[in-house]
Amino acid sequence: MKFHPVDPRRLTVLRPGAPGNGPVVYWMSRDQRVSDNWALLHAQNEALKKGRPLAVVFCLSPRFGEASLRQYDFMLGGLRAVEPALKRLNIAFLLFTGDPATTLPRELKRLDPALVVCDFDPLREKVAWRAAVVAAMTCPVVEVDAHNIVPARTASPKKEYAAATFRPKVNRLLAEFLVPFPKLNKHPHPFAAAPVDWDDIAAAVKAAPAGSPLTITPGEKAAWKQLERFLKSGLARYGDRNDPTADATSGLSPYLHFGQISAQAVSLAVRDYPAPTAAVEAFLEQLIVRRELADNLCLYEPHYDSFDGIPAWAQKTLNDHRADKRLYHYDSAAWETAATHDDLWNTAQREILATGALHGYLRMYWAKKILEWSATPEEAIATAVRLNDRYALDGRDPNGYAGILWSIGGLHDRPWFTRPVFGAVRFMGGTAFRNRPGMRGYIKKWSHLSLFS
Ligand code: FO1
Repeated sequence: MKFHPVDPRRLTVLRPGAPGNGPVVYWMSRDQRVSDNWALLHAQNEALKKGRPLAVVFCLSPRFGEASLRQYDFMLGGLRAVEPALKRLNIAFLLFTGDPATTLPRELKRLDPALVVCDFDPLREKVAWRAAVVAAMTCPVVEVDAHNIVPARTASPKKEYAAATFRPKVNRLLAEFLVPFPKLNKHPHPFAAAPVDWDDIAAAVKAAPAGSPLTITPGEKAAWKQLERFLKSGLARYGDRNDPTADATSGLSPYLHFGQISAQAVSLAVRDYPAPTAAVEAFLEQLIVRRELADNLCLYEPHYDSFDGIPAWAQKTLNDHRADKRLYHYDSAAWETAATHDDLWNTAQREILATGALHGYLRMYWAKKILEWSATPEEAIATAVRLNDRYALDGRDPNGYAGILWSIGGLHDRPWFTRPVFGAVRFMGGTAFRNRPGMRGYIKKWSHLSLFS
């Protein structure tokens, strides 16, 4: 039996308390994986010290923002693999359905836990769920940052304004935190739990808005296969500056969003892979600095998905240009059905509708055109958030909100040359993309899809 203590800087005691007589419980939410999961490792460590069984619980909320059936299919696909993986380690898996703010307190109290461990997630829905659990329990509740390599609260105690000021704070600590994960033990204390009735679970989310079927396989195994593919064929060309289409996405974003693979494990694999240093550094910049900067935004900025969350200089410049003439103005139906005058924008929207994914450069273009052709910046941010949360597989994520505020509101960016509507917010015309040889093919590929039949 090997203990694997977790760095205390990952832990935040949400409530001290008196241990119950039951198991240690890990309430899994953001980090939906068995391996490389600091919250699960901490829960097992405490269970071993207390000589208690270990149970993992997940609460399925039938409505999570605008999430559509495709996101739930992806998430449930991953959770179906979590159950047997835990069973092999003699760790119970319980899945409850209902509003977590009421279902979890009721179900957790029944387990009379010695300790409840939850994973870190700065989104306001999760803050509310955790508050409800903390208010209802009498046992200790501890939050573990299992999503970030450098724990968000350690990386910075305040809202950061640019990658330039944040990067050194993260890089200084990487040596201590970018380490291999210990392995979970086979748990010595069993806990009887009925197997999950997955048909019931699928029925619970039937009411979610329909969407196109999944085009990628969910789960921890599929995530590692995608990482292998990316290492072999995409990493070398990553971040190729003069070719925005070559920004070969890793394809890992949905797996990272649902926590089916950890950014730390991906970083270790990429850092040690024989590829051009510039490509490795460009990828680690996105995976570590940009992602942790997004969690920093959502942790310290309550308006992380609206106009009030963008920097003062950007609010001022967008206000100065609020009355500028909009050459086009689209309502939400036109945006949603890719019915603008711009074939590149329509193609990007059709790709998101069809696959739930869109690669980096086009994502920025997609959001910036929503600013250019909406009546106000507030309406533009609301449209981009709604569409991204509804259709992107990796929507409803700090990374998405930071990306939208970067594109439309200059967040973590600086002032550029002034233009109508944008003011000093960085403009993107799409010419770099349009001049690429692959451009016509890209538009043709998505133009035939009958998405609205
Ligand atoms: N987390 C949960 O704990 N329970 C859910 O039912 C749930 C549904 C869900 C649906 C779509 C989606 O994109 C995320 C969802 N999440 C759910 C949250 C997810 O685990 C992530 O923690 C956050 O979205 C990212 O911070």
